[in-house]
Amino acid sequence: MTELVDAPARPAGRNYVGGEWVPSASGETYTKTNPMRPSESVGEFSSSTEADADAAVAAAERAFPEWAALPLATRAAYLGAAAASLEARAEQIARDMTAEMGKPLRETRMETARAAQILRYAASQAYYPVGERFEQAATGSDVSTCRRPVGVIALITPWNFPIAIPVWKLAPALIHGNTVVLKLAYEAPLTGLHIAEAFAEAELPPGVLNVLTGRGSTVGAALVRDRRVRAISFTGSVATGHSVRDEATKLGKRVQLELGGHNPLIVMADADLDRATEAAYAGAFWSAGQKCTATRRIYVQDEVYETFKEKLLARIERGKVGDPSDPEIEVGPIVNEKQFEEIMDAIQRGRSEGGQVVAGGERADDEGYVIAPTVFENVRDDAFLSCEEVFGPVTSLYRFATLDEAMERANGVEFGLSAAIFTTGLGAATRFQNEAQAGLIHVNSQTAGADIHVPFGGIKNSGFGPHEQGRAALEFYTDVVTVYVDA
Ligand code: UN1
Repeated sequence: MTELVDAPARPAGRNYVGGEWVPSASGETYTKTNPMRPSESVGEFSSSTEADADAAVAAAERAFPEWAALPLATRAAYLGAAAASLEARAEQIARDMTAEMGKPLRETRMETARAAQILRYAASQAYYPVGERFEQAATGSDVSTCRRPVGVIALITPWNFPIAIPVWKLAPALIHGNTVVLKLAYEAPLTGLHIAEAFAEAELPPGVLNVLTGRGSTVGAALVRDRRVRAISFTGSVATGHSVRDEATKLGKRVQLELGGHNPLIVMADADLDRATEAAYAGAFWSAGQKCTATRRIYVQDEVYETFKEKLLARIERGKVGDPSDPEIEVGPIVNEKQFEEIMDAIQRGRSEGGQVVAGGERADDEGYVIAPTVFENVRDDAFLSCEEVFGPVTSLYRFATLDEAMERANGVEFGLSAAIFTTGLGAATRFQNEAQAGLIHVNSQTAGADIHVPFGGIKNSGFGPHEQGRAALEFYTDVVTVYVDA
């Protein structure tokens, strides 16, 4: 298990179920294309059905008792071996990710490295306390807590972080003794199947991790309905997330949702404007703004508004937009034509509601779905762009006078995922930490990005249920049991 063996070659169009590469019961496949070169195929993948979901859940259920009974440290060794296997194929994974969903290579390399680190962090949990010991009030005898796995868990994952998000869900699920059915995003099957290959190479016992490709409306829905699935972790859109929650909670399941964001960045007059500019650029435009943590609203204090705007526009001028497989490129394509059209429509709507485009606003490649980094100003606080998540490289500048005003406007949306302030003032920084309505708060750093060993998640409409990552992951992936022992 610790020694790397050759990966079983993954036949095209297969799922990974019960330790085998199996075709979909439907026999049908779909073609995934490259968003930078839409005429180019990245591969054929299973159009999985309810029957495939059923088989995967059955395999996970069969594998559960033995997996749950293994010592934590033994489970950890499999995760460590899978991390090594991901690292060994990291460059290939990064390139495949870029080809299938368009995230620039410089970011897909970082994301792949992060996935391996997440597995190693989860493995380290084997050496943390497994419960707490108390004395019973009446007798002084032992009463203690321990944590147990929940059972079969379904993970429904998005295309925008095709390796980090599946891994940050499955790593804590597995280390704590659960078995998993992972539904990969329709737009990012190739990256996710590398995860299955890494675990196959690590010789994970069959059925502990099962990986399916296909439509959420078919496979995801079947997993949500299946009574053997005890818990569901979902990252994606608000509308789908809410229907997953409603359906699953009716069946008495545990649910965790990571949804959208509409993340503000406040730039105070005393801020280091160069750093704030870099953070605004990266937060709004890296991954072409296709992150739920991306910077959607930038509030700039009156005194520095014009200077900051000039700096941001100059940074956009210097920015490198285009083919994401070029390691210099910072902003690549939108994931598919439908999303591209939605963003272009939102830009049009922003204009028709009175906003002015001061940068971008148009297509930036004849073939690829690239949109030039787009900045609006004079957008009203109740306009579409100020309230609804547009999942692309679009951000708006707003002018403010006082911190009171900035806080109120920054908090004035339904979402609460991430929020950032740039300031050198302790007072403003402290107030922001206390009052920003977000699950992730950044003082002098960009809204996107997440350390692997601390909780990640939103408040308000950005999430539901316990947060992910760090020790917070225990809350979702285990049950607490309290044990009274009298001699
Ligand atoms: C990050 O900002 O690096 O889907 C992570 C998303 C978030 C993850 C963001 N759930 O964009």
